[in-house]
Amino acid sequence: MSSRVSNGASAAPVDSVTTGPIEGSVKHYEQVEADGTTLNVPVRRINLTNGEHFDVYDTSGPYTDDTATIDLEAGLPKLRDSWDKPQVDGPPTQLNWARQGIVTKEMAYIAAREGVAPELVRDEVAAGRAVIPANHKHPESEPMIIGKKFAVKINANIGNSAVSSSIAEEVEKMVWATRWGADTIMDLSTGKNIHETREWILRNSPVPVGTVPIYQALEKVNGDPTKLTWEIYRDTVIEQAEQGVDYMTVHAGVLLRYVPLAAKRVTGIVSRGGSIMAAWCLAHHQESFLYTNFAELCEILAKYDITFSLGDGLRPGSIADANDEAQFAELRTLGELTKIAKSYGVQVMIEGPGHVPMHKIVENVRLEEELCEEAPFYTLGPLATDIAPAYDHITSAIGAAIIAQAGTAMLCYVTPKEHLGLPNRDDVKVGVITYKIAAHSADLAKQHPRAQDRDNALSKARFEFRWTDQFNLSLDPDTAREYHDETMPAEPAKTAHFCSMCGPKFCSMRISQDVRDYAEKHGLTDVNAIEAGMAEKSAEFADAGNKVYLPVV
Ligand code: IRN
Ligand code: FE2
Repeated sequence: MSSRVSNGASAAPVDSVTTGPIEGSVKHYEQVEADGTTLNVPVRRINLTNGEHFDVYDTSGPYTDDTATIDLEAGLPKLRDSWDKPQVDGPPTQLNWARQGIVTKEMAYIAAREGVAPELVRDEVAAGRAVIPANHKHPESEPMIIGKKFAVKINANIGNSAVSSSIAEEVEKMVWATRWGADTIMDLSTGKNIHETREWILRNSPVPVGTVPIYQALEKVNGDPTKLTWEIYRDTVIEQAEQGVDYMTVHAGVLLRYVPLAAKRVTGIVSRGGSIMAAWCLAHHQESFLYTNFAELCEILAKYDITFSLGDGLRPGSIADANDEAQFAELRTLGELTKIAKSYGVQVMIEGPGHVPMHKIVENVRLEEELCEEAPFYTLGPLATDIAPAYDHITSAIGAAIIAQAGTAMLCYVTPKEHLGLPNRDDVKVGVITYKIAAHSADLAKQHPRAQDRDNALSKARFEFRWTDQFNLSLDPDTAREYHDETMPAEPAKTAHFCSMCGPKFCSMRISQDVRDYAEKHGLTDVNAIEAGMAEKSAEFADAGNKVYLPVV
C-alpha cells in the first residue's frame, strides 16, 4: 500500500500552512469544568442563515481559529502539560487510570467532545474496548478516543518525499488532512530527514500521531532487513517515544511459521512492515525479535503511555487472499499479544485488512473481537474489489462503511492514488472526505447519539432552499458551492426554490412545500392535501402539454 504524500510535482513549495476557518463556520470552544480545571473543548460552529447554529466535531486545532497565532518554529501551545497525572499502581497510562476508577482530564475532554458521560469513556478504556492515544510527551494534542461506542474515527497517512523540504511543507500535509477531518495522522516518512520531519509534525499537531518504527529502523541499516536487530529497533522506538509519538504500529504477529502460509497467495505479503519482518525471520531462521522481546517493548510503551497498534503484516492484498489461514493465524497471535500488552497497562488496538469482498467483511470483526478481547479494530479500508485502480478511495470506502458498521473503531484512509503513486494535496482531501462519508454512514447505522442531527439539519436546509446552509453543513462546502455555481452562479440562486437539476417547474421539494401550503390554506389533512394538491398539479401538467422537460424561464 503506498502511503507517503507528495505535494505534487507541479506544486510550488509551501512556505506557510493553511489557516483560517472553513467557509461558513467559526472556531468555538466549549468551557467544561473538570475537577477545578476549565477545559476548552473545540467545536466547529456553522452559522446558519436562519439565525441558528450547528456545532460539529472539530479535528483542525488552532489552525482554523482566526484569533490564534501560529508559529511553526515554536509549535502549538502545550495544552496538556498543566493537567495533573494522578498517582496509580503501575505505569501512568489511561488504561491504568481507568481501571482504578479515575476519570482523567483527557477522559473529561473526550466526553464533552463526544457528547457522552465521562464514566462511559472511563469504563470503555478500562475494558480495553477503547484507547486514548496520548503520549505524555505530546502535550500539544487534543485528546480523542478510538472505540466502537464512540464516533468512528479516520486516519490519514502522510510522510515526506525523498527530497528534503521545508518545515511548512511537512506540517502543511498534517494541517490539510486535519482541516478536512482526519482524527489522527500517521507519519510514514522515510529518507534522510525523518527525525526532524517528525519533530516538526509532532510539535505542530493537534491530533495524535502514529508511526511504524520499523521503517526508520530499516533506514538505519541502509534498507537491508537482514541487518536489523532488536537493539536497533528498541533504540528507534525510544527515540520516537521521546519525541511524543502517540501510537506505534508493531508487526509482532508475523511469526516465522506463518511466512510459508503466504507463499501461495495471489499477492503474497503486501504490508511493508510485514514483509520486512518476514524477510528477517527467513534470513535468520529465527522467531521475530518483535515477538521474542514483546514484554520489554510493553515496558517502554507503558512509560510514555504509547498505544500499540498491532500491525496486520499478513493482511490480504487481493480479494483472492481474503480471510485466509495466513491472515487469521496472525490475528490469533495478535490476540495473545493483546493480553500481554494489557497486563503491562499498555493500551492496544488491532490493525486489519486490506482487500476483502463484502460477504467476508463482518467475519473479520467477529473474529477480531473474539480473539482480541474487543480491542479497537483499525482497518485499511478494506477494498471491496480489486478492479478499480484510480478509484480505490471508493472501492475501499464501501468496505470501510461495512466494517465500521460491524464495529471497527478507526478507518485508515485510502486515496485515489492507491496502488498507483504518491497522493497529492487534492488526493489527500478526497481521501479524507471519502472516509468521513464511510465513518459517518456507520455512525448513523449504529445509531450513534447525535450522528443524525447533522443529516437532519442539512436536509431541513435543503428542503427550505437555504442553499448556503446546505453547503456549509456539508463535509466539503467548497466543492458543493462550486458545483452549484457551475450552473447557477448568480447570488439570487442561493435562495431560489429550485436548482438546475430539475429546473423551476419540477422541483419535487417545491411541489411538496406547495402541498403543505395548500393543506394549510384549505384546512385539509396531509392525505387530503396530497390528493387535492396532486389533482391540481396534474391539471397544471396537462395544461402545460404533458411535457416533463420545460424550458427554464
Ligand atoms: C491500518 C490497518 N492496517 C494497516 N494499516 C496502516 O497501513 C498502518 O497503520 C500504516 O499506516 C499503513 C502501512 O502499514 P504496513 O504496510 O507497514 O503494514
Ligand atoms: Fe492494496
